[in-house]
Amino acid sequence: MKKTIAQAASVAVLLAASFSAGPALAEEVTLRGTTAFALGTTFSRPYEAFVDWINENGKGVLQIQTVGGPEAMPPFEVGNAVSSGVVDIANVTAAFYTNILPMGDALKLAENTIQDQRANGCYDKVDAMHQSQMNVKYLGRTGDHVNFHLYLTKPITGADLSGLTIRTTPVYQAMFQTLGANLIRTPPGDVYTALERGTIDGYGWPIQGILDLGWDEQTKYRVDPGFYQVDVEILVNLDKWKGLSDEQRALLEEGIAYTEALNANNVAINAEEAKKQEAAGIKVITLEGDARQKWLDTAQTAGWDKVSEIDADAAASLRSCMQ
Ligand code: 173
Repeated sequence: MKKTIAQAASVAVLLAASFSAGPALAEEVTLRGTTAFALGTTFSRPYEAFVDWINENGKGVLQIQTVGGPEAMPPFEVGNAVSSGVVDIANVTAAFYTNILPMGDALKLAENTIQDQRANGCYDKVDAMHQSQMNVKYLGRTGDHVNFHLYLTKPITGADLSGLTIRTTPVYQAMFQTLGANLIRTPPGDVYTALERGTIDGYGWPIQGILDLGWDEQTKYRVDPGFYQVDVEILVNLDKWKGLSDEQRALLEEGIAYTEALNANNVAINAEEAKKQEAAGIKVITLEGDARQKWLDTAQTAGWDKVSEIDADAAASLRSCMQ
């Protein structure tokens, strides 16, 4: 049937209206996010700063809605959730998804910063690993400059953990096992109760966050020196990532650059946290001399041996750009 002149004219008006909206025809996208660390606590905070930055700067382009934290999704399931697209974006440490990406265990072994790793090609290697094995875009990393420690309810006198039952994640597993500990793997949410019930004599955790979680009430000692470096990744489901416009991807990359620059603040935050631990009555056991050497050597050797067993070539390749 022939169109009337009036119909043709209205079509023309509609077309003109849609073209006059300009080239940015993509609609605002909202990514559904989750964090493996409780909202408002230390290792969720950089992610929250990232989300705030995106939501402030991405109006009309892209927004992020955090749909819940560990109360909604068990931390060790977050990797699966972002891999399969149950969520679009996630804040999670690689230790929580070694079931899908075993080589992720290498990220804590980095001795340089994410800015160094972007400059020397390491970021691209780690991103490629995440994309091919896990179906996620490795957007970036927070936690630089923050070491891990052992915290205890009873004292030790050297680098020997035999007879002690220690809560771990894959971060500490190879090291503490080599030093003779019995290990229990739990998500952070189970640590307080395990301490209270005496089912553990201590736990691995970074220098930051103990007071946030209320664990200082159940903690008597921190063992120094610290070892390794915290890695908390922001990951985007790869199908979702590929479906975004250039503008949306550029926004996320600008947001992560902003967030990664905040990693430098960790040096000062570490010092404040150590003071707060002291004020809360946590005593420091400082390993010295041979004990210190054994502690640090075991961390490095056991850590790299573990990832070399998984994939020797990949481990060597990462080691060359993370030191
Ligand atoms: O101890 C942990 O749960 C753990 O592996 C970790 C990793 C990064 C930041 C904080 C904790």
